[in-house]
Amino acid sequence: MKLVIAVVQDEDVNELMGKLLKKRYSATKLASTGGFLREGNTTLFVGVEEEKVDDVITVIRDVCKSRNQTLTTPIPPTGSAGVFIPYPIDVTVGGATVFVIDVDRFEKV
Ligand code: 2BA
Repeated sequence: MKLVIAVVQDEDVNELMGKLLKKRYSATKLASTGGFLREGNTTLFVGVEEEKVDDVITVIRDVCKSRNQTLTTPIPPTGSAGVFIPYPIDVTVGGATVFVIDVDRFEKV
């Protein structure tokens, strides 16, 4: 079994959850915050059999869109002292950041 972890933009979550559930994939949704933008995003956990991983990623790819975001306010320092960042800066976020990891054991008790 594999665990697909997908960091997605909040705007895409409802459609994505709907499409995953329609295909009978179980998903868990966690509120998360991006380390760079310090803004809310959503992390989904989807546990699936190995042969279904590509299908799950296809659904994620279909739904999650790239968007441009303009960062106008300097983010709090993160150890980059002395680095000049000219604001505003444009960043392209998403579609989704996906990790696939092995699951050693899966039980519902
Ligand atoms: P954030 O960390 O808030 O990053 C939002 C977007 O800012 C990123 O989009 C990227 O385009 C840009 N960005 C991130 N770090 C940067 C940096 N040091 N310099 C310049 N631009 C930077 P995505 O790459 O699509 O990432 C979207 C969200 O996915 C991230 O939000 C973070 O929550 C998650 N993520 C991305 N890569 C990750 C990783 N390697 N591990 C864990 N989470 C990750």
